[in-house]
Amino acid sequence: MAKRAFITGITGQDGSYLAELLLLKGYEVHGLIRRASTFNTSRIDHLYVDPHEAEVKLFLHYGDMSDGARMMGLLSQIQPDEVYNLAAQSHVRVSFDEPIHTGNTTGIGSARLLEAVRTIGLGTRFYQASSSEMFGGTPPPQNEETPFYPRSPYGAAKVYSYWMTRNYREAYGMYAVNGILFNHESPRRGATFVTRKITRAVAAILAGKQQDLFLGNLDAVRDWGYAAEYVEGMWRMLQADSSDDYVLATGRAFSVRDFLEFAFDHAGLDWRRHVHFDERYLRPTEVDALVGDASKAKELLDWSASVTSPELAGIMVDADVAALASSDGKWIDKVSLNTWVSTPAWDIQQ
Ligand code: NAP
Ligand code: G4F
Repeated sequence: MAKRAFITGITGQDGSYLAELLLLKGYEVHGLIRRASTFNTSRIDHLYVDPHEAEVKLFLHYGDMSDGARMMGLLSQIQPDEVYNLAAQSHVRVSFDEPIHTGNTTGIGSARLLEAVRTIGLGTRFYQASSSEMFGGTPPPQNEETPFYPRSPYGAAKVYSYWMTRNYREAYGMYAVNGILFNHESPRRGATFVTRKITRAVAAILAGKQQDLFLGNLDAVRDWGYAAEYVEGMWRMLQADSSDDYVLATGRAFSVRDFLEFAFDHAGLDWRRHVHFDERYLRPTEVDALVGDASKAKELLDWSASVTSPELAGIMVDADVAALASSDGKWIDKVSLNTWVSTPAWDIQQ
């Protein structure tokens, strides 16, 4: 029997890579998807299979992290072996604008899902997408023993989810793990996170469509890895003999300024001629430095990151340059008018 997985956040960056990985491993994959007035499946459209032509292994279900009854219903219907809770309002800056919504989805949403898993009582293994943002103000290097000091509503919501996951493990003996992941990026990264904002701008500047790029704090230090590698670590966490918490990171520190250098250099451009400061991109409280120590994951899961931040910047610039070239420069048309041409007919129960 194929294993069955349920992924919340399947339409996001990590959800799309994880769905790919699990399908490759022979899983039947179920994903939670939000009903939206526009198509929101672009990151997983390449996984669509026409049910008339081949056996379908990927199923989508409407739902929302704010709706606990729906989670209960879905889990009893799907009866998954593994649940990966990746859904979140995941943007740190936005969490200052929407602290209550962020708490409700990124925080209490996890409790709704944990409670559904516990109630269904099938021994389902649970993965919680915890974050290095929980370390916030505690200086690096950070590992599984480092105290949390969240510096944003997002970080605080993730700390709540982290402790709820541990509590369900300790109180009910659930197989529940926290993957404490440091920043990981890819060509599928949301366009308003700093790495992708930079690599998209590089492509647009090269194509002569943009001159200026406005950014906030260039001094922030992050440990940027490649998302496609990190989802393998998530899966390994759920295959271990017992449940535990693990940091995934590259262990290398770079500033936003360094990433600018990598991305612009890769395209033969000088970032100083294009980048300007805009205070709107500053945060009320900043996280100055996140650099992870992933030696526990190396030792117990045999997981380590191989793609470095400079390599990642090159991968992302190349992908954005190719994407812009293949769109014939018709960004607006492509997004607003022509999506029906390329969006498959997902059979989401409605
Ligand atoms: P992402 O691209 O922003 O994806 C977030 C996903 O959550 C999307 O599928 C989104 O759906 C879904 N979602 C948001 N609100 C929801 C709601 N109320 N109900 C149901 N679904 C909802 O994030 P990511 O980068 O893939 O990250 C995956 C997870 O890891 C997140 O929990 C994030 O906080 C955490 N994390 C990420 C990083 C990182 O560096 N990427 C590091 C540590 C932890 P739509 O597509 O409809 O918006
Ligand atoms: O790319 P960012 O928005 O990512 P941030 O805040 O580190 O959060 C990401 O990583 C977390 C893991 O540590 C995840 F949990 C979270 O879900 C998300 O994926 O910002 C990175 C740094 C910040 O210090 C920010 O102040 O870049 C700085 N920055 C400078 N200018 C900017 C900008 N960030 C954004 N988004 N936009 C700017 O213009």
